[in-house]
Amino acid sequence: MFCLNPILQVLLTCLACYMSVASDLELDPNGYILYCPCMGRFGNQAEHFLGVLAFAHGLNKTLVLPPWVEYRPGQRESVQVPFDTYFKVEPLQQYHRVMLMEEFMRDLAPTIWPPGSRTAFCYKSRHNSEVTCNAKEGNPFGPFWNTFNIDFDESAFYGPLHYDTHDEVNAENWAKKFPVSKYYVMAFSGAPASFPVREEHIDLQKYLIWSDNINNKAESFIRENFGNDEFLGLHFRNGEDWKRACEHVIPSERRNMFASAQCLGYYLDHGQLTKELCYPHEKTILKQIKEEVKKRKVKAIFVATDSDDMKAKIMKITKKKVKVVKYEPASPHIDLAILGKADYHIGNCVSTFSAFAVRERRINDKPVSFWAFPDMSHDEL
Ligand SMILES: Nc1nc2c(ncn2[C@@H]2O[C@H](COP(=O)(O)OP(=O)(O)OP(=O)(O)O)[C@@H](O)[C@H]2O)c(=O)[nH]1
Ligand SMILES: *[C@@H]1O[C@H](CO)[C@@H](O)[C@H](O)[C@H]1NC(C)=O
Repeated sequence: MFCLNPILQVLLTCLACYMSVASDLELDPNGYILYCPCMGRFGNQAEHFLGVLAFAHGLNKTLVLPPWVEYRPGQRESVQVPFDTYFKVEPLQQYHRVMLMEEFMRDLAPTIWPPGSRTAFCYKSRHNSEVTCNAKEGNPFGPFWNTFNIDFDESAFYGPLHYDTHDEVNAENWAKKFPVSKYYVMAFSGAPASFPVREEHIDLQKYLIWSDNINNKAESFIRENFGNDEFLGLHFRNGEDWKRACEHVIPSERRNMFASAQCLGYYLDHGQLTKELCYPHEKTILKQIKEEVKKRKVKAIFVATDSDDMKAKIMKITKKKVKVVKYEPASPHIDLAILGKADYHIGNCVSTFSAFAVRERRINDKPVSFWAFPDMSHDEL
């Protein structure tokens, strides 16, 4: 019977294990970044994501792609949806090294980030505690990390370092304060990024490509409803929560709110924030639709909304000559994918949800416009 020399056997085993590590799980010598997209819903999380992608790129560490945090009616705790449910991973890799959090936790965490050695990163301590990030306190903080059975053993405070890691001095300071040898995996209790997205990170959206599932549903919907006809995509952000948010607009403060830089410009180069821009009057909306339909000669309208689709009113002002449809059952992501593909568009300048479609459209050189913009009334200036 053939019997391997014990030394050779050890060597072969090592080689095999080395090769499997090298092929599937090549470790990043610079370390890994994890974070909880713990603020807001999709639009907010997407703004943060672009910033975090740039942050990880600046530090040259692998970005672990977190699931999206969602809230379901009647459910107390947030629900975590894998990143690749909505977006492809591979296009992101053209810009920077990324991997899914599900894979990181399954394949790498047991060896490089085992329980007992997990540090939470935050700017400064949360709440009354002096010593910890309290990274799991509250919703969605707790449910997010619990999705992967993650508990934290320590906290690290990074203030006053900032997120612009393409600033070399700042990147060096991060590296000095948190050397890879000691902080191989950095898990942030919230997104290490600015909100809203910084102007220089808007273009990173080109690496966010809808998953086949979302894209196919959007395309079949368009084919079935519009065929080859051009259509106008509208976004109405008109729920009660939004109405309340817009009450905080004080034009005299002369500053941007949420995504408003997308029409006003980061330095308010194109106008001032008004309540009307945030929560436009019905009259303004209907007038704009009528003008756009006439100007573009469209026969079809797609409506995306969190609340009121205004369908009957739109049909009335277009004298039933225009087909008006929305996607059902409601899906924020399919709505956005369709808005991105529409021939023409009118969105809400202040909403970060609208902003997602606008970034995609601008990258693809598709026209964009906004409710109550440019300001035609001048009554609030
Ligand atoms: N299906 C669908 N949902 C929408 C639409 N507009 C808003 N929503 C929902 O409302 C949420 C709005 O929150 P965000 O996406 O974070 O963006 P936002 O408009 O800046 O709103 P705030 O979070 O209130 O600041 C979205 O994530 C959706 O869940 C829409 O056109 N279609
Ligand atoms: C970033 O890290 C990768 C992987 O370790 C390395 O190959 C690359 O040279 C680094 N890039 C820079 C700019 O340091």
